[in-house]
Amino acid sequence: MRYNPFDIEPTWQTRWAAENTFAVRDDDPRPKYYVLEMFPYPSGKLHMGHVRNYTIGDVVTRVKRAQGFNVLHPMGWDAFGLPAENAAIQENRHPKDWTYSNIAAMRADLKRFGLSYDWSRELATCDPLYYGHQQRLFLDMLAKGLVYQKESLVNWDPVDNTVLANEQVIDGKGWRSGAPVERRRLTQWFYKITAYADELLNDIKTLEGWPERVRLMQENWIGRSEGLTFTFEVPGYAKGLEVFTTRPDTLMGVTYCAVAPEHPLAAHVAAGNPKAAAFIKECQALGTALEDIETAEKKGFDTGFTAKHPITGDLVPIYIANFVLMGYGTGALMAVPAHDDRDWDFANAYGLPVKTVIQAPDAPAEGPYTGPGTLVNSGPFNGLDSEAAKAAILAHMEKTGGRRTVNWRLRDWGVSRQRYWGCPIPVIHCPSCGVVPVPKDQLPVRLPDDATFTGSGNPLANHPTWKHVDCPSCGAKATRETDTMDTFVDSSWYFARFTCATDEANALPKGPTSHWLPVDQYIGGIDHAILHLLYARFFTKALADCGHLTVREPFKALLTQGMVNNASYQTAAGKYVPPAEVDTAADGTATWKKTGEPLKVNRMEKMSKSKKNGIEPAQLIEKYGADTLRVFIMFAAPPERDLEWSDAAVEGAWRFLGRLWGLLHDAGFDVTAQGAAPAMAALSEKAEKDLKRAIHKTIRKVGDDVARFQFNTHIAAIMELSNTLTDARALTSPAARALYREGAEACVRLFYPIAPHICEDMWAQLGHKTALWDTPWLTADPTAVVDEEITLVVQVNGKLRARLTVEADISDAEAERRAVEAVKDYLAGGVQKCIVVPKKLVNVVVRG
Ligand code: ANZ
Ligand code: ZN
Repeated sequence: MRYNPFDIEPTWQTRWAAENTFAVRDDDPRPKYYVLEMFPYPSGKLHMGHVRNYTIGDVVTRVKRAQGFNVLHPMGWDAFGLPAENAAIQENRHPKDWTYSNIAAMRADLKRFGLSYDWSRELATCDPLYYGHQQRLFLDMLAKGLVYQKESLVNWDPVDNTVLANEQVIDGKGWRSGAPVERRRLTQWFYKITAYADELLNDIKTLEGWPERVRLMQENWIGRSEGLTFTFEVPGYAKGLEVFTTRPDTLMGVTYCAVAPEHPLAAHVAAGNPKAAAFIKECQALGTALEDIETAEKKGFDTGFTAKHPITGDLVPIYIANFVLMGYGTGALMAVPAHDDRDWDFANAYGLPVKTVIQAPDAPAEGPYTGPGTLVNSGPFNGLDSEAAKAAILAHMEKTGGRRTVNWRLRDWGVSRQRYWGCPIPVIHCPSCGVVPVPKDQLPVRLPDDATFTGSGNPLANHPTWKHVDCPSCGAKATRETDTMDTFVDSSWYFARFTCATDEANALPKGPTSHWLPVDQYIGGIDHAILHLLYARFFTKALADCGHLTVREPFKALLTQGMVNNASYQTAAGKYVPPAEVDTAADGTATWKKTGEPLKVNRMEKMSKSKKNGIEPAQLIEKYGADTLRVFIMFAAPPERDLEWSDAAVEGAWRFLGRLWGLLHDAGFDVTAQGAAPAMAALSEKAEKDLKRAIHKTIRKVGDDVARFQFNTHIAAIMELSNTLTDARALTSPAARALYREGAEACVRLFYPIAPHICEDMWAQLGHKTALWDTPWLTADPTAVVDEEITLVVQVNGKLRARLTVEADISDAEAERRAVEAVKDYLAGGVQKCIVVPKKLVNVVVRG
């Protein structure tokens, strides 16, 4: 009987589906454990990144389940978003059809991996049941003042006709259309995430199960800064110029001031100066993305106004500058080119003076020094260190109207999107009542099925009838809000919805389902380390304050899995060639199968469409089955590291599964007919004891490895045990044969989370009636892992002279006797005494 995954895998998958094996009960008495992988966008195809993500989650699920937990492991679809709408425009398909047919395809793909999802909890965010609840939550948050409308500057994509989030602006262009982005003012809906800035920052400390890197990214994104806000007098401009600085210690080094292009002073100047107006317009072409603003060439415009230094009384010029943000601090800054990189670049470009006021031994001879130091050229503050100077200057400035202030980088979250395929914002605009929430009994506000998709404007706004309604409050003719929500809203609470996915009455868990949160182990890509996680944390806190949740953090532990990388191949002309069309020689050189031309082999990088270096999961399943792919993925690297694709290693995984199968079928005797293995104490032969010990040491090691999610060494340990067992076929005693069976069973049980189909099958072949899914985790017999022999270090006057292999239960007196014997050549001076560290070391002290 040969290993045949094409027979085994569908058999088990059919059985799991028929028996509803992975359904989880809310009232199961075992302790709960909630494993969640970031749910996919239904693009239509699974990629290797998905496979890695979900395999890790599945292995964790199976291990935790075996270890006695009631494990919730759900799956769903992050189903709203632009690609569906673009498909509607380009392929004339309804976004709903496109999305649901992609979901069907991907669900079928997922099922071929044998993933242990409770499919009864499957959800799609585009389902009216889901987004209707989301609308309820929106209204609850609106009532609490956590949602509001304001006019704001947005990135406008003139081709896609939509507002873009900052992350959708790449190099000043729309991420999809590639069109240069414009800034526009629009009334938009916002979630008041800044109301939680403090808590979001402080609670990072409690997230001990999160990678340090992600915690730091969250912290930087929230960006709390303490500093001084004060006003410069500006001759001829009565309001003066208010600035915010985090470095009051550098006050004496100010040589100019700068304001944002949208600052009132800039507008004041532009009103009488067309050149200034043109400059401001030019700045606005840059979009609102932070990265772009920070990396753009520094540009400015001299306003002609000056600011009066609050201590020296010197007048310094005021510029309009493209690197100053209107939305941060006061939209204006005091510039200290000697101690700030941007101020330095700008001063260089415009020939402005530089005044050093901080001295430090490690300050560079050339260029700005941004660290702390001792004050110089600072009049009364000379000689103070930066910390003391900050306090002294703050105190001084407070006397003349300055204030200590805290600023946050975090902005409120603009969620309005002028798109069809999203969750409609459930409000009505009435000419006399203003904004009126849609009454809850009229939810969900459903998307109209008969919208038209032309590519221009918002299909909801263009729809002839959908938006026209009577005001729920006064009955007058009114219009619906036609904006839909940012899809990040959909993914900000789905983890909570899984706990009560079919509840029609409640959005969030009530009563028997409320014990599932928080998610115990969340698994996903580092690309979501900032926004998604921050929004989900905010939602959890806000929904707790609305009385919907009892936890304030959604994810107890987070694992960010590494990338799946592959080499890419290019022709001399630069065209990428997929790996399947490449012949690789033993020396690593590559040629294109089609033409025979030599190809450039690029280093390992993330699998992507543009590099054509992706590998199709479906093709591998067809060739090897799912278990092989699972083994390869889990063996190639620890979960958090990048993984390098290797066809040879996939073959290796395949061959190993053949050997694992062979443990039952190539043993040369009937393994399944063997009885229970004897305990360690009942064994007398050394080879048998060694075998027993090898089995139980492997069990112990795998237990340690899974606790640390070190699945690659977990697999390696089982491979090693399987080799040991192959060698042990030479032992023919009944005890050895029973031990062989014990070892083979251990391999099957321990390997099962990684390769569930083959292992369930072998387990059944071994005569077990209870599936491994319901079988407890295997733990080592403590009496079987004790070493028979240990290494004893022998020293003479503290110097290493010998190592002895001795019985593990050796007495101190015997250890001393054998140690002295072993080093007798060094004992000329005569033994004074022996110091014995039991079972470890003997130090023989000699005279002289
Ligand atoms: C003088 C100074 C001297 C500054 C120095 C820094 C270093 P963080 O730390 O991110 O809060 N700043 C203030 N408002 C700004 C705005 N609207 N747009 C761009 N930059 C602005 O940044 C605070 C610092 O960024 C402030 O401290 C200010 O420059 C600048 F050696 O003031 B500093
Ligand atoms: Zn009204």
